[in-house]
Order: sequence, then structure tokens, then C-alpha cells
Amino acid sequence: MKIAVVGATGLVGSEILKVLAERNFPVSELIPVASERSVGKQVEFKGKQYTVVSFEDAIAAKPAIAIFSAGGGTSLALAPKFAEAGITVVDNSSAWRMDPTKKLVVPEINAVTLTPEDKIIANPNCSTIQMVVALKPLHDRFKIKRVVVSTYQSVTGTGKAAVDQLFAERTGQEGVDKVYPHPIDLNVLPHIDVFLDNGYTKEEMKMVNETKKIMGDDSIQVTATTVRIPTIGGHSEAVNVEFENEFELSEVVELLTNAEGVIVQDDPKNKVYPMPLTAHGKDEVFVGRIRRDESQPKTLNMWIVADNLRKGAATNAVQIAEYLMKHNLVESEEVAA
Ligand code: 2RA
Repeated sequence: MKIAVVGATGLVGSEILKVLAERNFPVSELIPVASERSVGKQVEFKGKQYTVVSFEDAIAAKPAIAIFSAGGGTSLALAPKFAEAGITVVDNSSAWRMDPTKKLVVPEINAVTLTPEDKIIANPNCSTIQMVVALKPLHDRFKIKRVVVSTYQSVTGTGKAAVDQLFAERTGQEGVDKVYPHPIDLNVLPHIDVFLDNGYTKEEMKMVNETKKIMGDDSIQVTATTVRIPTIGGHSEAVNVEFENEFELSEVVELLTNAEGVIVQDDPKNKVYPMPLTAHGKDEVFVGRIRRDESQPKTLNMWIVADNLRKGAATNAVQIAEYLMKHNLVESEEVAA
């Protein structure tokens, strides 16, 4: 299948290439795409060099699927053009996520809703994806009333410039552009994305609104505090969940152990719990510190970690592409043949 990766030179774009290769996605032709200033650059895929092309050339090449990771503005302007040409877009930006005409997909949860008419499919925000993958099996069994989440997010969520800022601060390197309003090394910023009129950040409201949309249940109450920390391996989340129904801890662990895409790492006596360092480069969502909230009934605490560039972005997008391919939901001669 012909696949375009739009934003192929960025942090998420490079991860998409890696994930496509690792998962052996049947790529008959790879079309790396980027803005004018990156056209002509080379990217590597499965040991071969590919030349980055323009958006126009990518549309003319008519890939079956274009995985976009090029920012909201680019996506708003270009995804419809790809879609009009019959190319299915899987978009990593926030541009289409809350559009009621677009699906917001985490394959383990709601890929079954996809149809051939879905030409622009939204990939949720990284911090939301890892949380809902762990919450869905528990919601199905005990029905979630309210979630209180605090995040500890990797600088890779901001992009390469943020990783450069962190390491420049750490090594004392001068002249590196600052992307955060304060130092990030040896610091913690309770500020991800822009502040909104209600006092929350956009990242916090993504967690509230996207959770309801993906789970297909507006009754789930979510409140979030999203925080940037000086790590690169993945995002971590302290999640407090109140259910409608009583639960047994053993059943929670069993449900999570059997949940698709989840790995339980919960053996505190042996100091086993999820960490960004161990989640880094992995496709799964890791859950640990599973315990009852002793301050009120029917309430659980857990700790969720995932590589935000993987399940939080590239892996989820590639899994959507895999689902589309497997179920013949895209326009492709290779699929029809
Ligand atoms: C972040 N959620 O970590 C963003 C990336 N999509 O900043």
C-alpha cells in the first residue's frame, strides 16, 4: 500500500517511519512529505533513503493513506485536499479532534466505528490516549463516574526544539532557542499548551473533552492538571477513578492484564512500577500502583505510563492505518486486487 507521511522530518514523523518499519506495515511505496524548506531532504526507511516531496507531489502520487503530523494549521489547510483526492488522512494534530463530523480513534476502543466514508480520521492527544486505553475496560465493567488526573509529561511532546532546550540547559550549551517560558531542567511547569479563559490549559481540556468523545459517554466527568517535567521517555499520569459500581482490586488487575495494549507492572514490593525510562520505545500502555482510594468508596488510584511518541502518537496512527487496510476501508488498488 502507498503511504504518505506528512511531517516526515519531525519527531513524530520519524517515529511513524520507525513504527511502520517495525510492524512490517506492507508499504509498497513510501512518500515522505514536508513543508517547502524540507523538500529534497532525505529520510531513511528500512535502510533505504527517500527524498522528501511537496504536498502537491504527494497528492499527485495518490497514496491510499496519508499520516499527518505537521501541526494543526497545515492539517486544516491540507487534509481536505488529500481527502478530496480520495486519500484517507490519519491526523495527529488537534485540528479535527472535536469536529463532530470526524471520528477520534483509539483502535482498541472505537476503530469498529470506521467506514470508507471517513476520509479524515483524528488521532487523539497523547496524554488522553494512554489514559483511555487503561480506563475503557474498567468503564465497561464498573462504569466511571469521575476521573481526576495529574500528568507528568515528557518534553518530546513539545517537539525536537524542547529536547534541545532541556539538554542545552543540562550541558550549559549557549545559543539554543527556548521553547518554554521558564527553564525545564531541574524544574516542573504546570503549563502545557495555552491557557484558556476557564483557567485550565488547552491540554487539560483535551483530556476532558477527548475522553468523553472516544469513550462515547458524555457522563464521564474528568478534571486534569497537566504538567511538563524534564524527561524524554514518555508521559506519566496519576489517575484517580471513581466508579458507579463497587469493584474488587483483583478484578481490576485481571481486566487490565487482559486488556489489549495494556501491560500491568505492579509489584511494589519488588519496586516494579511503570516509568518513562522503561516505557520508552514501547508501543504499550503500562499500568501500576493499582490501589484503592481509601478516602472514599468505589474509587481507585493508578499510575499510567506510555511513550507519548509511540502509543500517544505514531503507534496509534499506524494502528489506525492497519485497521483501515485490514478492513478494506481505503481507496487502494493493492487492497482491491
Ligand atoms: C504535549 N500533548 O505533550 C502534547 C503533544 N501532543 O505537549
